[in-house]
Amino acid sequence: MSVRIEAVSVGQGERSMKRGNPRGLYAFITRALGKEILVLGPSTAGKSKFTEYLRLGTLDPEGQREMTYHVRKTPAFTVGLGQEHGVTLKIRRAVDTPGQVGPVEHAALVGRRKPHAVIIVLDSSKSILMTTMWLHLFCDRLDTVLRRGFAAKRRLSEVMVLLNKRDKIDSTEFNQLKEEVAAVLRKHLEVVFGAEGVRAIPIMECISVQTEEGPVLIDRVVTDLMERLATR
Ligand SMILES: Nc1nc2c(ncn2[C@@H]2O[C@H](COP(=O)(O)OP(=O)(O)OP(=O)(O)O)[C@@H](O)[C@H]2O)c(=O)[nH]1
Ligand SMILES: [Mg+2]
Repeated sequence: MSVRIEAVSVGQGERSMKRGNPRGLYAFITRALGKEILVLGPSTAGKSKFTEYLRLGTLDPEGQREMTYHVRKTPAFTVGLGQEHGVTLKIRRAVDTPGQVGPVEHAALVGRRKPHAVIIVLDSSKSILMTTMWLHLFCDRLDTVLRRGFAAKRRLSEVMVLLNKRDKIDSTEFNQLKEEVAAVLRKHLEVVFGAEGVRAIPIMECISVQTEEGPVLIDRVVTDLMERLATR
């Protein structure tokens, strides 16, 4: 079987990334050994745009919207990291989910799919009350799901929260949202992850559409995620 990788490079220097599209035997190996990343969050938060960027390294302009009706899985892909892209991370699949099914079903998906990483995408442009309500419901059920589901808990090595649409809010609003999100995580997840584990959950700013500043924030998110997964 042939091994062919189509690649695209983004970023510069040490933190640059190179997406690969494995074929043949290498695709089989990537599926077998790679990580599953589950992307969750409320409707229109930017899950599909983030997932697309994760796999392809491309961003659409704001406003191009295609509602997700079903769970959608990407094909296997790889991400090369570091200088000369010396570390290659295998991603079995990234799984994009429809926001309309709600936070309780999203938590249940973690139990069913048993991903290695969960990315919670929140919409910074919505009211803090709406956002934290979604997160309360999600985390409350996730606590139950992980306490009952030993296999899901053991597999899940990374949880990350993205405050997406950062372009829509100022620094004060961002800091307030970040604090409230951290408080919700502490309230519900300290039993399953421990106080230190919850503190270690990154809450990162993100923009998942084209902007004049380029993909600085989303690149930081993807690099961080890949570096964390690479050490697991
Ligand atoms: N300004 C801005 N718009 C964004 C950002 N991310 C996504 N959008 C826009 O938000 C809308 C929804 O994005 P999607 O990625 O489709 O949202 P989703 O979470 O997949 O939504 P569902 O599939 O309905 O659950 C689109 O019009 C995007 O262009 C962002 O960071 N900034
Ligand atoms: Mg979507």
